Parts: sequence; C-alpha cells; structure tokens
Amino acid sequence: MTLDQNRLRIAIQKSGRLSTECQKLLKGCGVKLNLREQRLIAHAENMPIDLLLVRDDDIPGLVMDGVVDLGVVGENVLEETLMERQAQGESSDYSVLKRLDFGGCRLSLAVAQEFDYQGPESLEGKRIATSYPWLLKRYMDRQGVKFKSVMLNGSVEVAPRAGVADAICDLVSTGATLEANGLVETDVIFRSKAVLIQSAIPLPTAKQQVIDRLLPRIQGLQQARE
Ligand code: PRT
Ligand code: ZN
Repeated sequence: MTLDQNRLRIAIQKSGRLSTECQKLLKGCGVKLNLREQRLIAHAENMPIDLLLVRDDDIPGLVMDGVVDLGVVGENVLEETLMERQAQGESSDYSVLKRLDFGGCRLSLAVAQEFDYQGPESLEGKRIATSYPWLLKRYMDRQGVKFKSVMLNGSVEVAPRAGVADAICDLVSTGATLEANGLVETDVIFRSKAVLIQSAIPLPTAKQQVIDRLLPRIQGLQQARE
C-alpha cells in the first residue's frame, strides 16, 4: 500500500494524547476512515485523503520535508523541531492553518519541594533533565543562566529523585505528575496546543480544494465546542 500523489496526505499521531482528538476532528469533517491497528497508512473512503499514522515527533519533519501535505502536532514538538532543524541547516518552512482546541499543555521548569528556588538564577550550573533541549536553552539564554542539559526521552519527572538532575523541564497539564513526584512548578517556559500545519510546497489545485473544504468544517466544529 503506497501514498497516491493525487490524494491529500495528512500525518497524525498514531497513538497518544492527540490521536483520539485528531480522529474525532476528521470524522467531524465528514472524512470516513477505515483505521486498522498497526497500519501506517489509512485511506479515507469518501474523500481523496490518505492518513499517515506516526510518532508525533516525526510529524513536523514530514511536513517540512514535503513528504505529507498537512500534519497535526503539538506546538511544543513543532517549535522544538523547528529550532533543531534551523540549527542543522535543514528545511524548516511550513504554515499554521489552524490552532486547534485540544492538546493544551505547558512546558515548565520544576524543582524538588526542598529546593530553595529564588528564580531561574538558582539553576546556574545545575543539571536540568528534559526532552526539549532547544526550548529550554532558548529560555535559559534569555534569562542569562548557564546550565547543563540532561536529555531524557521519558521518565523526566523521576530524574531529580534518581539523582541524575537537579531540576526538570517537562510538559504539564493538571500538575498531578509533578505533585506525585514531589516536584514544584516554577517557570512556565512555553504554552502549547495542537496545530494543523501545511507544507510550504505549493499544492496542485485538486489538493488545495480538499483543504479549502476541510478548513471551514474544522472552524465550524471548533465554534460548536466553544
Ligand atoms: O509515541 P509518541 O512519540 O507519538 O507520543 P509521546 O509519548 O511523545 O506523546 P504524548 O502522546 O504523550 O503527547 C503528545 C502531545 O500531547 C504532546 O507533545 C503535547 O503537545 C500534548 N500534551 C498535552 C501532553 C500533555 N498534555 C501531558 N500532560 N503531552 C504529555 N503530557 C505528559 C507529561 O509529559 C507528563 O508526563 O503528561 C504528564 C503530565 O501530565 P499531568 O496532567 O500530570 O500534569
Ligand atoms: Zn513523541
């Protein structure tokens, strides 16, 4: 099964916090999907749309490389990837078609309850565990604070207790995870929601027409939920 060049290609998260909402959004737009487990590609039955089901981290790159036409991803992952790709001189063009009303969270600094936190300067020379080294560095550079980044792709919240970091920079929504790990949120460094993004590569008219049909429907769905 391959991707048809004439069909609009949309990358969404395969399984995770954004996948249910993404599928609901497409359904709400009238896109009939036949989603089977373990499939990378799903074809819409009633519209010229193919879905690519991938890790969320891969979505910005797929859009920026023009492998897919559209993608839905958290602004946190989008911005992190953007900074990384710019630093590496890779293509990093895209446009945001719509900020969506799900996937809301914030990227925050947090320290152990017993840490005497007086502001970002308290982290001078300290080790900070994160999955978002670029977003963290940008914030700390702006604060003029030097630190050591400890890159972790999971279990960031246990790093201070495990003795591998002095603080963390992680996503927070309810704050329950921080609390359960004896951590206190100190600085919000980035606020995020899911966004629908489009590749910068110009599309053939037929594909653009599909997007022009989808967008007002998404707009309508969001208004109905407000
Ligand atoms: O497998 P894949 O790589 O696709 O998924 P993933 O595990 O990397 O991502 P996933 O599914 O956890 O999150 C996808 C996106 O959802 C994130 O990039 C954010 O844009 C958004 N999002 C919204 C969140 C949260 N809320 C969130 N709370 N992503 C992660 N969390 C985690 C956080 O990392 C921490 O472990 O939830 C925990 C904190 O939650 P609270 O409610 O206890 O504060
Ligand atoms: Zn991920």
